[in-house]
Amino acid sequence: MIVDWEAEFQRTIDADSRIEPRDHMPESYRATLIRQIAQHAHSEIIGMQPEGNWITRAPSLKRKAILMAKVQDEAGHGLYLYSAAETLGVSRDQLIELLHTGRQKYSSIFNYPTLTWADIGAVGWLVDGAAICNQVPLCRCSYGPYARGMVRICKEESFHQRQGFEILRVLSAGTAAQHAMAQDAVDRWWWPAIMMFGPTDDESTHSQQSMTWGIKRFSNDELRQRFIDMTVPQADALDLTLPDPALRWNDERGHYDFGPIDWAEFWQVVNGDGPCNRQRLAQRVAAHAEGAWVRDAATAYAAKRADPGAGQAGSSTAAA
Ligand code: BYC
Repeated sequence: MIVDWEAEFQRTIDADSRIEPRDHMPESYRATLIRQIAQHAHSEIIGMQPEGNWITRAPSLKRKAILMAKVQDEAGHGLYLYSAAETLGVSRDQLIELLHTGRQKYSSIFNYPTLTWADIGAVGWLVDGAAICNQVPLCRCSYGPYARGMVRICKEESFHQRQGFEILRVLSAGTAAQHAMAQDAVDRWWWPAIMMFGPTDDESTHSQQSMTWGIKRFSNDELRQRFIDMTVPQADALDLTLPDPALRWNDERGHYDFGPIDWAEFWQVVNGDGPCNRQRLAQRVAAHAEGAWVRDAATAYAAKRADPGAGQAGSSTAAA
């Protein structure tokens, strides 16, 4: 029997079921997923840098242990996501190469510096908070391996968000200098966090197609609004001010209104000219080169286990 795989693909999407790696899928669906999942994976591992920067300077042993666990979680998220991308027929090596040569993107947010300990709180509260808003709907993404990976990632992100909130809560209720440090971090991270959701819907190249395929469930603007609505009361609870004088509840819309976003800054950062773009990429490339011996050793060990007899003659000659 000849199966019309295009119709079968569409039936699966329409029934809100999952597409699995061995199912037929349009090439453009595969390419869109590879692009998005790879960008997401790259963001996780580049995202380790601004926080990793503070592991040695965390203010107590407990804070250090928590931050180390969080940064390790991000590495794990990268691993799940590269594995999900591999089910689409690309290798992790290929994707890493695309990142290192600037041909694939990672999230704009990780090109901003973490200047004080309060930034670790602001990153957890705002950046992980934005990540949760964006990623919870991805647990229902039409591509099975991505959706399943996201379930675990979101559980961990939710813990990350709370630890950030808690850091800021302690600082905000501390001395005047600590409160000022928390406020300064929020002032610097608010707008970049809002930009994480991507361009406005009318400027978004991929949203419409990705929503038709059930990859994205909500548009960039819908998720941005959801994040703002969720975060304003949390800022009140923290006794911190969000740096947007236009932020106010709109009864008619049932949402908070907010001020204009600096899209020139967003595109400058996306196109490689943010405060830390060069530093982040250089550090990633250097870390990869420095880790080459680990990959070589793991490859040699795997080859030895696959063929335990190989190399025995050489070693016995050497021993004699
Ligand atoms: N930064 O058509 P659009 C995390 C690009 S990980 C850079 O709306 P799409 C975390 C976009 O790629 C955070 N580039 O795209 C980790 C496209 O360019 P190309 C990452 C951006 O894909 C560690 C162009 O702009 N999260 O949270 O439909 C610690 C037009 O955009 C950005 C994910 O990756 C940006 N912010 O929607 C803590 C989640 N925004 O590719 C936290 C999965 C847009 O045509 N990804 N661009 O050259 C997504 O949900 C979607 O890819 C996006 C963008 C909403 C980000």
